[in-house]
Amino acid sequence: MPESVTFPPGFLWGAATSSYQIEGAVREDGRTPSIWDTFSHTPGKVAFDENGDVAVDHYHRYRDDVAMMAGLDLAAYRFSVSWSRVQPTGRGPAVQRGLDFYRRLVDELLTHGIEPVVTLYHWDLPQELEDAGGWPERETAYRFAEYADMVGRALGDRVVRWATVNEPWCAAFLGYSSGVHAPGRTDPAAALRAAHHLNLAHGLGTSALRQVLPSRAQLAVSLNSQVIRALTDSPADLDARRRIDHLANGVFHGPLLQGAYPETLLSDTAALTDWSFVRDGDLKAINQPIDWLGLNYYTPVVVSAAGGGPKGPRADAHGGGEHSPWPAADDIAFHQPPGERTVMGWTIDPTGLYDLITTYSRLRPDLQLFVTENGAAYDDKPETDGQVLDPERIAYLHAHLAAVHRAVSDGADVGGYFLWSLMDNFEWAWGYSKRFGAVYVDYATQARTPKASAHWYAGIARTGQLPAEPPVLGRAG
Ligand code: IFM
Repeated sequence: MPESVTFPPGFLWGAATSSYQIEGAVREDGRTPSIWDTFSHTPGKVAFDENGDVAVDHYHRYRDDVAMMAGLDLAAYRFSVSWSRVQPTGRGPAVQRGLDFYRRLVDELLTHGIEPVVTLYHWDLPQELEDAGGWPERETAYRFAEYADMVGRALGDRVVRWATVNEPWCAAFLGYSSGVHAPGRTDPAAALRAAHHLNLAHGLGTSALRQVLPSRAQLAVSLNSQVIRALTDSPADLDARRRIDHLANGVFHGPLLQGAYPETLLSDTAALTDWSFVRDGDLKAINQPIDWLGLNYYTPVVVSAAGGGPKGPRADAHGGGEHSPWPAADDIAFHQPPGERTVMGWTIDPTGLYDLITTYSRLRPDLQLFVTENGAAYDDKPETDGQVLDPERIAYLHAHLAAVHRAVSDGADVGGYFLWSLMDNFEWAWGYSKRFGAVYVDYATQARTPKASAHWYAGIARTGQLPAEPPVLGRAG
């Protein structure tokens, strides 16, 4: 690598969060419980029985948080809207106070010259909709389209970039098959129905947004498309790879980007469902033109036909559990890829990000790609002088940004990168035990301290240049 590499002019440098992970204020201004409120208040579901009641109190501290982002030279901030704040039961009229919060947040961002990038759904379904059947029910997709319309009307005059759904794989398969995420159901057939209805929600939501947004609006979906590798080149392992690739990726990008589910996905899962929940016209409704595609990446997945390694449900990238997130795949074994890991136990493999970007760039060369999440959790602690030194996170980010740059140099159209996460927050089933933030949060006082990685990332955001090597940081002790 030369001394430093330069990203294309206009490359968007941002950081990301999501509503339930940061907002708190769960009972304020008309908000009612989401599935994550219910799940996290169910004993034993979240580490240390923690919940997002207060989270990092962003609902009350958003002004200071935006000022902090400006101080860190962020050009963009990707956040999600809490459905239960805006349309508390998932039905009926919008609650103005809920919408007003997001209008104030967007105004504050724009005042500081930070572009707001809005995600409509980052897993916090209103509990009433789950009580009515949740994502396995078709009606939820129609409810989502109505909610998209409401948020589009409220923020459309000031937000250009939108994503409908974040990581539908997690919402469907961790929520309804392994049950390690809300709503905690363990029904693999229901997870496949949920996946389809999340796809439908994206399609109907996109159409609803197009109706109410100005023509400059840029619409997308954010997928945690997974980089799946076969343990060996044996035909059995390659077939295991194909099957998991369909369950992780094809089940979403097939209908969303190519207009059909992979044929072999339907046959692989035929023992669980006949897919009759896919109705005439659904594929057309789902395969809406979009303007960009969000890709979230953390670590690759290695599989083999059972017998090649440890069997049974994999301790998945988002939490283990007794039940597999992968429907009709109990005969497939998952392997920890070699190499250093973050404290999530996730192997660090920046080549995976390069592979992901170039794969989607080939699949849909017409779509601009954005890395909408990438980052790492470490056991960060303030030094005696109060600084938070996180050289491991800097090394992780450096290696992954170099991979993004390599993909761009090789011709991929990547429009920007969002670090996950702006600040430490509620890491789902892991509670507050895993810190992904570039900014350290003292949960007792809610004090925010930018970590060394935040200052380092600010330099890259400011200059668009990635130095050849990450800096060497000495810990004071
Ligand atoms: O914290 C999550 C985020 O909500 C979705 N993508 C992965 C992150 C790290 O697990």
